[in-house]
Amino acid sequence: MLLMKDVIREGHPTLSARAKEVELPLDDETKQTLIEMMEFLENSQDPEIGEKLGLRPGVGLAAPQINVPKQMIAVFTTDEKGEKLYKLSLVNPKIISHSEALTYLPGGEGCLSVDREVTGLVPRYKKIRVRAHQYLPETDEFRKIELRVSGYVAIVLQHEIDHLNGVLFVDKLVEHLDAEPVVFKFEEEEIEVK
Ligand code: UDB
Ligand code: ZN
Repeated sequence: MLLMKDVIREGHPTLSARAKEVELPLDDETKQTLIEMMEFLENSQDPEIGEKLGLRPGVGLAAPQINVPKQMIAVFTTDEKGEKLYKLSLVNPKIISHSEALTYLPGGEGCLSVDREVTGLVPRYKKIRVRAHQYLPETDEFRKIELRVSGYVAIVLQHEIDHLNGVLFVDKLVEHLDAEPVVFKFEEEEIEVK
């Protein structure tokens, strides 16, 4: 089981190195890593388990963050409307095209590998297309997928794919940005009832 102590932090050389492309088919150890990465995210978002294990509630994790320098990511989040769940274990993901328009998280980003408070905005593409191999642990299958995502999910994917290229969000900070921020539905609802 993965814990916060297994997550390497800013300054570790693996976080600034380019991750290696993964050869398919995956060996059992690499599959197990993917399974544990997703389990970490699920545990971290369960209030009881997360607190007991001392996990920060994670929406994404890249293999280099657990010191495995391979091109693999796990994403476990809904979109900003809370409508669609994205539970993805991806191998060799690549952004094959993107919008010109940018977006950003209005509160800035954080990272499981960054322990300090960081101010500033991170420019992200508003829409991306990602090609990858998806691992389906239930059936132990792989399939080629092409994802078209926008807004929050696109930000999470860009943040994780950056980790595969040795890039942290703190390397990309700006003060001002000519773009529309992502708006979360639950934020709008809170404003309405106030
Ligand atoms: C995160 N979590 O997992 F709106 F249920 C961040 C941390 C660094 C704060 C733990 C996060 O944004 N959680 C979250 C947000 C919600 C609702 C909810 C949970 N990451 C992942 C990471 O570091 N991957 O490498 C940072 C995110 C910042 C932008 C995208 C990923
Ligand atoms: Zn991160």
